[in-house]
Amino acid sequence: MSIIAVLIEGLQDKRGSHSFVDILVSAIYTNPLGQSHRELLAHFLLKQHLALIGGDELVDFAQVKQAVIEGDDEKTVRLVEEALAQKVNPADIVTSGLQAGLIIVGDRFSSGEFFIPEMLLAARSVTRALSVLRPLLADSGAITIGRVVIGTVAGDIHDIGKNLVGMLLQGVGFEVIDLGTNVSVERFVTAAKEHSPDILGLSALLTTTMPGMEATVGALKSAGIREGVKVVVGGAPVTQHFADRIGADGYGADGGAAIELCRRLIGK
Ligand code: B12
Repeated sequence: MSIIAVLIEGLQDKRGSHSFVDILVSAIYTNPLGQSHRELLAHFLLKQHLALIGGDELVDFAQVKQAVIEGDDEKTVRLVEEALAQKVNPADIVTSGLQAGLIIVGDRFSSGEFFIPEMLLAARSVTRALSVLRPLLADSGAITIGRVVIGTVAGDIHDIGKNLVGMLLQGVGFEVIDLGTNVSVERFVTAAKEHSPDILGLSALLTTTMPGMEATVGALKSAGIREGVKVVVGGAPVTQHFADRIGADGYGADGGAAIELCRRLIGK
């Protein structure tokens, strides 16, 4: 059976739960179809899914995604606000709308269809939308369960993922000290001494900046403070294998995994 037939059959099945459709969508993304086919299919699936779970007040995540791809910040913010007004889960808006849009933008950049200005506009749209979502993602109202110092490593200015992880950690009760982007090894070490965090979070989006993570782990050892802090790493090119190789305490593939990891590391 072709992948399309499997997907359509799955969608006609009235079980149509979010996670079920998510699995189907990710099956498309890992299928070696052409990019335009993948986009069309993903769009079609989301529409079908929205129709299946029914109701007038449903938000079409594909529109949010499209607004990000177009780099239309006004429209992205408006759609996010509309989604919130309809009580859509903020985390779903992030993953199915904002993040999904950035993945397509990255693909188009790789294929030479998009250039830096398009990536910048998309990033601006997501950053603006995240500032609308921040109060909902970051407000735990709970007692502080631990302290995290987080930053993007030297030479790297990507901060959307790091910011998102920071907001989500705050949302589950961590105090988060954000060092920003392009953070040198020395600054990470100084901040670890100054703030005595339970966890040091390092983000890298470029293969060329990942060595900064290993250097930071090494510098913490040289400073004699490695034992007192758990080091967690993440970012699109980072893997569990890489984390193990550099002697980090953990790797988080996404915001949800980052929360789970940090809670586990501090035993909460
Ligand atoms: C937006 C973007 C930009 C924006 C960044 C704006 C900003 N404020 O961040 C701008 C335009 C500035 C930019 C610039 C560049 N970019 Co860029 N960019 C992207 C893009 C499209 C999206 C990144 C993003 O925000 N994703 C969404 C977030 C939510 O996902 P995320 O960052 O992966 O974070 C999640 C997880 O990884 C994890 N996570 C992240 N950090 C951490 C930390 C911890 C501790 C944990 C546990 C988890 C965790 O949780 C997050 C939430 O789920 C990606 C494409 C892609 N698919 O990644 C390219 C991409 C990363 N960029 C790329 C490149 C090449 C560049 C440039 C070198 C281009 C150039 N020639 O100048 C420059 C580099 C500038 C620099 N020195 O840093 C390449 C990197 C290739 C590589 N493997 O090295 C990519 C992959 C595009 C591509 N397909 O080629 N970019």
